[in-house]
Amino acid sequence: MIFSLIMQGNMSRKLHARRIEGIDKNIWVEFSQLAADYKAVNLGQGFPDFSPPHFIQEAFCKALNGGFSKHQYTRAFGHPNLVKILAKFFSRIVGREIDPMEDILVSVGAYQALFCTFQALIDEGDEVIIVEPFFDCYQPMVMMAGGTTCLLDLRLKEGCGPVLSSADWVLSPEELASKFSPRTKAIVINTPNNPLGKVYQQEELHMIADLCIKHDVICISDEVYEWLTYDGTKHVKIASLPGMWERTVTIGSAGKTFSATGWKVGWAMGPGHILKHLKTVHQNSVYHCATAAQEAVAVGFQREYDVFGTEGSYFQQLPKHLHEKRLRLADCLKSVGLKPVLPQGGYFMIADISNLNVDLADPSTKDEPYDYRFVKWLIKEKGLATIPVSAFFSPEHKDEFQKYIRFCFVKNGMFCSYF
Ligand code: IK2
Repeated sequence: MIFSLIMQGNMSRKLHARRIEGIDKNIWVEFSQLAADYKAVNLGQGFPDFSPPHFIQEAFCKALNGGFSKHQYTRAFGHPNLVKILAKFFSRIVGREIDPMEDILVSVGAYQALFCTFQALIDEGDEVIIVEPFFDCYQPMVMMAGGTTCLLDLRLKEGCGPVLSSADWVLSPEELASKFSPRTKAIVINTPNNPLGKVYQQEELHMIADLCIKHDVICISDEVYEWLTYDGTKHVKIASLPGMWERTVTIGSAGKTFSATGWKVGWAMGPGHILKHLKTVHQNSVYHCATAAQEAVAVGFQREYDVFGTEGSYFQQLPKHLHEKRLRLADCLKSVGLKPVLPQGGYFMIADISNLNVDLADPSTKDEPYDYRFVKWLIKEKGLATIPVSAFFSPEHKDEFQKYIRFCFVKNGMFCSYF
């Protein structure tokens, strides 16, 4: 009797911490499961349906067969071979000497690099500016760190033609400036952007950089799709602009870089005086990530360093390959009455579904945004999985963006077989 009362007492106690309240739903968990349950063709989640290049697969096998050390712990903040080549590679891109031991933290995918960044830099009462639409984890991560978010919209330019491009979505300089206040600790940008495919142009980056410098704000720049730009669009690292290296944390992903999303190797890169705080979070949470995968990524980057700028480079081959798929997907979508927005970069294409006027009768979804209901209908009735675009907006703005769904075009077989 006493035992059962104690048990009841324990069970009625509030178990969860306040910091996770309201963030229990996750778009990837929900829609990946639904796609699997209905055996749908999955154009939803951003992963390739093809293998990574041979050179990196071979490097992984070699690491696995290379003796005990590749199976054991390595340096906490990044396997030495990997941080050395990342530093060498990106020094050339950023135009400054990057210190492999001070300026880089290797993480469990870009996700964990983002998590370490917010945990390490954001405090109770700090405000973080996030540009909408945004990769969905930014807002919960800021909240979990105790901060608040201040949202800034990318807006559709006036006078756009009938065929939209992600370049038609722009920041208003006045609105951007108005978001900076004494409480602002950081701004998060994502270029090329997920889900829109927008690639920030030099002038836009300068505008953001000037405000960061003026207000002494950190820039968190998520560049996981940095090699994937199309039609001659150039990706520029904001950390390479004058005065920005000192205040920028750049996030990268080997998963996206080498089409190996399941390896979960990512990194944060920036000045040692900021990175040391991310390392504190990392050493007290994850400690380090898989040694063999890091070794393979190191070999991949060394190879890319050697062939950089040539046709043999995977960083040139992959966007070329995806460019064709992007055009093919746009044609497929137009052929069924959707209005695609041509992305300048990244893995994804969003499309306007309002032309279709589908009658969504399923009562179980009636309280959800239209795009969520539409995607559920598409999965269940048509066997095609995509992602509702309002998932990339804050709860405050979700309702305004219910007419788009997102397709991933990094697929060899999948969409060709569907459309
Ligand atoms: N940052 C951005 C902008 C991402 O898109 C991702 C991965 N997204 O993939 C899910 C999807 O949108 O379908 C990440 C960070 C995380 O990258 P990683 O896989 O390296 O942790």
